[in-house]
Amino acid sequence: MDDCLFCKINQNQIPSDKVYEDDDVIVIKDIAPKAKVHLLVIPKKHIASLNELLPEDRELMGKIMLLLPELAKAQGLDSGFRTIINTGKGGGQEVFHIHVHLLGGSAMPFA
Ligand code: DGP
Repeated sequence: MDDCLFCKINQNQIPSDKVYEDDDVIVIKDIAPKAKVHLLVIPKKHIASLNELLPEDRELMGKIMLLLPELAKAQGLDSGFRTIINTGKGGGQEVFHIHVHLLGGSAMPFA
């Protein structure tokens, strides 16, 4: 999507601190971290939010779920981590391209 921040980051039109990338997913450091580790796990496919998920996105979202503990381990979050998906304005979503917050390593307020 032309006017989507995370699509622009995915296409390197906007710089980011990328910690992981594969064919389907990018993982970047949040620009305003709410914990010592605060990553955003973002599918490359533009999906606005959980509300717009389709059955065909099942595998992609499953892949992200399996990636989360791997990322946490790579970040040294051995005692645990928090994941958050904000959905819609009422759910605190600011960027309308689905993403999972991965937080850990210090006090973790809601992202
Ligand atoms: P949410 O409220 O769930 O939509 O979270 C959006 C997050 O995106 C928020 O924690 C701040 C982060 N963010 C916003 N703009 C940028 C940016 O330009 N770069 C990076 N790395 N993160 C951003």
